[in-house]
Amino acid sequence: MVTWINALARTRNRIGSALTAVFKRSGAVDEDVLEELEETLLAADVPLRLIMEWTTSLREGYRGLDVSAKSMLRERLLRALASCEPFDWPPAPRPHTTLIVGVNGAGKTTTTAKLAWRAQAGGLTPLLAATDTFRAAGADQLRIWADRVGCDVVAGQQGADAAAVAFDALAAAQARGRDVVLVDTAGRMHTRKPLMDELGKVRRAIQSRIGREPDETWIVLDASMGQNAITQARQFHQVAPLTGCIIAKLDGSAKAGFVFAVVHELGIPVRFAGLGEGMGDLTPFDATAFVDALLEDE
Ligand SMILES: Nc1nc2c(ncn2[C@@H]2O[C@H](COP(=O)(O)OP(=O)(O)OP(=O)(O)O)[C@@H](O)[C@H]2O)c(=O)[nH]1
Ligand SMILES: [Mg+2]
Repeated sequence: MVTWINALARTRNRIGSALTAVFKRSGAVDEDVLEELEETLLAADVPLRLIMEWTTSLREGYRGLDVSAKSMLRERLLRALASCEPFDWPPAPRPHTTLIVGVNGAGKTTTTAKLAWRAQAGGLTPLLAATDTFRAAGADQLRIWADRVGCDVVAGQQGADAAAVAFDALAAAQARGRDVVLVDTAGRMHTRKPLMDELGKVRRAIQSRIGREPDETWIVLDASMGQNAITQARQFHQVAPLTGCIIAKLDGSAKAGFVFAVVHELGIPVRFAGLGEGMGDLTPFDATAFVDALLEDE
């Protein structure tokens, strides 16, 4: 199992020296060091507005107070992520239904499977819906994962109507009394209107079967995509209102500050983070563990 500390190694390499320079210094936090801190946080994809807020309050608040600059920054970082309560499936409604969306290659299919594994490990019965009918490989990939997890999968033929597959999957889950349905969707560019319209259709098909909106709609974002991912997510939000986000490939990124950008600029919580390729490497997003790993001394 990957730990937060290991998964954030690349980001820590990048911002570690600047943070250490600030925090090892006794006495006042000086201007040069704060500037360096601003630059390094920016390089880690933390939004500029947040950085300015933090360094301003460090500059002012540190004076004459008997608290360390590190604990002050820690508290600011945690506050910025306050909306990120770790997710667990609630006892009702059933089947609890989550729509997984995102651009091509973000990590949707593997993340969907890892979620099923988590649900199963928590004593729930998941069912996977493979609505990526663009490529035959789309459904096959999810079938292979479903075999590994040991759960049901409902898939359509290549070229089938994605919304119809979603509808059938929900019908099967209801008939079989499954607890959790995870709907994987095809990757789509946020700029391609017909594909975005299809997503709207999938959403409406779910709604017509279960009589309510999907319980969650999560966008999977690749941690290394930076500001671009924020723009993409806004477009998805128009078609399928997002209730949260999953940050995949955080282990491969040197820019974990992206997490702050997502929460701050999209206003949605981060629910899970992908810290590796293994089945168990999708972890409920734990803001405290994340911040402490960022600020850990080498
Ligand atoms: N290191 C690492 N790799 C990941 C993580 N999540 C996904 N990947 C890898 O990213 C690649 C793409 O993952 P998929 O799940 O196929 O992505 P997708 O969004 O379903 O792709 P499309 O369906 O083609 O749009 C795979 O090689 C995954 O193993 C993660 O958290 N960490
Ligand atoms: Mg996929």
